[in-house]
Amino acid sequence: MDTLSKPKILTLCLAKKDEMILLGMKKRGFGEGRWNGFGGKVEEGETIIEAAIREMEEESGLKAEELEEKGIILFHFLDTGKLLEVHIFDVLKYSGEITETEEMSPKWFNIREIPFEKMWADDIYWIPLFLNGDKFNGKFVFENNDKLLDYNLKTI
Ligand code: 8OG
Repeated sequence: MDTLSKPKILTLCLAKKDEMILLGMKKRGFGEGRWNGFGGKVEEGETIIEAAIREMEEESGLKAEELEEKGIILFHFLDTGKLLEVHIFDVLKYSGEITETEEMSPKWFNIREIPFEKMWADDIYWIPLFLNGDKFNGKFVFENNDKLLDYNLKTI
């Protein structure tokens, strides 16, 4: 019998501007203390795109006007058995002003100065594909939140 649980579906939005990428410092909860894009769980009755737009606005203050899905990554955490299916979007157009929220503190980074040492361990593998405009799929296996054990990643 397959004992893997059904994956939770999450979103992750990244916005670029010139040579910059917008990241937010997660101030609480899962991923606290790490820079990341903006996103979270898809709620019941919501499409993945609707969730991506809602989470982006809740966490950054920006309203995504045009999104393109770039990748899907499955994360498997061996310590808890947790499976996350994260849908990654490029925010091509947005409106509004960047706002610090209770959850995230947003900041633009030059793409040559992305703080990978303060991000999830997988990001250094797939963010270059994202910045290159590639579409990709992958799976990353973590022992716990900090230790990446194995991965596969391909452009599609
Ligand atoms: O709602 P919550 O803040 O828990 O959502 C977690 C966010 O973190 C969601 O946008 C998906 C994203 N996320 C993971 N794992 C990883 C990861 O390994 N790398 C990156 N960059 N983001 C991740 O859940």
